[in-house]
Amino acid sequence: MTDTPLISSPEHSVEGFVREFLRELNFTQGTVLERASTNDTYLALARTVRHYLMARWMETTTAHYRRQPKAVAYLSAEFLLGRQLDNALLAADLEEIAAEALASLGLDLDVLRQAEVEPGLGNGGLGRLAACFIDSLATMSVPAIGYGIRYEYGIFRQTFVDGRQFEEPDHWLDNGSPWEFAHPEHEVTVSFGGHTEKYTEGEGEDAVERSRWVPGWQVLGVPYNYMVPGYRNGRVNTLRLWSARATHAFDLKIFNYGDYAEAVRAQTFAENITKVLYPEDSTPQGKELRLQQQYFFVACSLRDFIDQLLPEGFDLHRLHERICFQLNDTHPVIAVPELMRILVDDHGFAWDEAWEVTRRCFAYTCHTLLPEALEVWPVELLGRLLPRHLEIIYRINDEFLDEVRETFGDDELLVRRMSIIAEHPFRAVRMAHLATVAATKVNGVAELHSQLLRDKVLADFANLWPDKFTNVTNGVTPRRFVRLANPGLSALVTEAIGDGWVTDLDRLRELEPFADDPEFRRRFREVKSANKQRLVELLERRDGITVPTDTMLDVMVKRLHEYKRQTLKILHVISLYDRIVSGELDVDQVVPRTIVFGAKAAPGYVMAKEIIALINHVGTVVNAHPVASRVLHVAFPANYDVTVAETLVPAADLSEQISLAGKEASGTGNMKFALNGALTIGTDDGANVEIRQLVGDDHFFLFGLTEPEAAAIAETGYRPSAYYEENPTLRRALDLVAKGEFSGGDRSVFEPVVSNLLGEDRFMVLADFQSYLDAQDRVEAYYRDPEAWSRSAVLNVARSGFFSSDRSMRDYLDRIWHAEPLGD
Ligand code: GL9
Repeated sequence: MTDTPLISSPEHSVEGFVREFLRELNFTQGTVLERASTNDTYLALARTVRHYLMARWMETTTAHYRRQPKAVAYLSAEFLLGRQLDNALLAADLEEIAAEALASLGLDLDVLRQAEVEPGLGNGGLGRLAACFIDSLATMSVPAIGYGIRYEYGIFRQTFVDGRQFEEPDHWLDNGSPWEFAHPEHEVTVSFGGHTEKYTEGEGEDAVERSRWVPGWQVLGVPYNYMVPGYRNGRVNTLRLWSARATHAFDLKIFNYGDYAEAVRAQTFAENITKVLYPEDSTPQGKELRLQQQYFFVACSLRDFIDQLLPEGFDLHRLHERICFQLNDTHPVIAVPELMRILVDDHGFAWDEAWEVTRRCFAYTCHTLLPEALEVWPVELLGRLLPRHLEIIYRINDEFLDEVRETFGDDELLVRRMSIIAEHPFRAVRMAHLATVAATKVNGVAELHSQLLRDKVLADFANLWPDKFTNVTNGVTPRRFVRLANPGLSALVTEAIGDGWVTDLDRLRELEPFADDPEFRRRFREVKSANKQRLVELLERRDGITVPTDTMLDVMVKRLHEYKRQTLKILHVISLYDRIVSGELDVDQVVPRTIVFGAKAAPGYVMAKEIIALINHVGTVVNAHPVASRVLHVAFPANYDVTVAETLVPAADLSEQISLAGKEASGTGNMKFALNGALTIGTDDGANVEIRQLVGDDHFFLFGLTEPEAAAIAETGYRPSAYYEENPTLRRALDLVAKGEFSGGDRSVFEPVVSNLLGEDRFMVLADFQSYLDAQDRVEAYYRDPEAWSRSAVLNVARSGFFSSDRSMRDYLDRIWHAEPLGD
């Protein structure tokens, strides 16, 4: 790399900002202020902010290349970034300058903020976690790169028709995408299909049998770079997302035959690979295109790292000294055989040599406990799409099973359980097993989850390699989810303890004494109530939903999944409604509450969609009831996303984290709520366990079965109808649904939901119902005492600093990656 001087950043002042902004508007956007649309001004603003970060980005990139420190490559099929503008303004310390500069031109920063369409390149927690992690890595000056997929369509836009979910395509790129930089000159060729053939290399004694891949077709991967700015530390890391294109050779050949339509078809075929994000959450469908996506981005990323980020002539025997590829769930695990293929086939490594290196380059994070969420790929499909990789996987498995037999003797049952290849119900590659075999470390995402991985899901592996398993509890970035999302609380906290907490969240501890200060609590309540006002305005503007302003705000936002138990929450609402309407509860004695749901269901997940309909229908009836609506209001804004979360989370009083114990790996919404001073009602599940330990039992509403209790019940045979028969409150609530109270008298509408609960109830909603209601009674009683409640809320904030993703990153660095921040 040469020493070309970098262009300097624009002047850090209002005048400097105005100049840069107008230049962008005129010269890049090609318009003048008087005629510019909101989108024009937004794009010019985004590019202006970009310019302030540009020099730091180039410097960071150059420093990484020159110094070649050990780096982290976070391989993730999802990065749920959220809007970029505010985060970039914050990182570059431009918030006030930009607001003032725009105001001087008669523009409103707030209006321009709304013009940004968030990139919804993820489904939920797993994708948002990846986004938090790269934010933390940049803020901590760690040499790191995120690798993923630039989906042309992100997570679908949800609408409700008659209370039922409909999905519309998310064309997030339509208005321009000012945060990305395409680099077609760095395109990578990715192969698929074809067959393998054996050949002999060398002669006589030196002859070795080798295999080579003769691919059937190829596509190109074009990298798009995104800035990942650290918080005011002069660093900007890179997120590199790959987009598929048809190969030029392919086009040309067909063009030469004069078949234009065929050439275009080939292009469409290739570009399909990165067309759309699969909206499945925890239930992979095993679709061929999905495997194509996975291999595509992983192959591009490995090639990119080896060819572009390592110096020429780098000795790949030492690859593990330079990189750890972190596998975010099983989605990128095909990277393991891909690296083997690169080393053995492209670089002539002997198998053992290659395996030595490969084994030291990967670490694997598991994000689930649901067995059905662990990806398997039919051998038939994998062999057809990636024949050489299948061979490699078979050989890895052969050698691995030899090791199992050596260690445990000829226990064929054990061998079958542990094999990377499953035989039933069809022959398939278990990606979690492949990942576990190859990784230096395997981690779960909360203490309980990691324990259950060791004891249950991957117990055989933990027996073989106890030291391989570790825990890293998830975290969230305090920049986006406190500092940006909750400016009121941020100002209050900063006034009390200074602003060091933004990058050192443990400092929130210093707030503890303020919990006992009545004046501080009063101001805390003022902030909460202003945040509620903000939410009310958002719901009015965005959804045309009117909700009361001064009630307890009870929030359940997350993907719709039976294990998360939105049904339990709606049964609580139904029961309150029932008891109010029947007069059993005196309406004047009920604490008024607004219950907000936000949830998307996987489009093919029928039961989840029924539950959405049920929630909407219950909401309609409750909100219209003359008596019940005095104290109960249900709101279900459609299309919950990161942007909505940023207004919703700071407004919440009560955070619903009510999954069946042992099913939610961690949860990260739970952390965001606690950090913003909501109290949690929750089960002993995922990171709830750690939240409760940290904030204290008195400031957390615990209910429900524990994981061992639930497991014991499942073992002896769970009979949900027994709970129905024994509990009149539960019976009445369910009977209301069954009788058609929420479906205009039509009993058939929610019959599937009711009969599922009474018949199977896989996630023990009925078993936990009474315990949940009792806990909600405690919530109500406590909420009547605003001083006690706000004291607990402040303590939740003060004691949740552990849940910063900066802390998660420190744990990964120390225990898994063995990498460090790059000093100046
Ligand atoms: C998830 C787990 O279900 C969550 O409990 C966990 O907090 C996150 C991040 O570790 O990962 N695994 C998973 O597949 N999803 C998660 O949220 N699903 C989605 O991202 C939709």
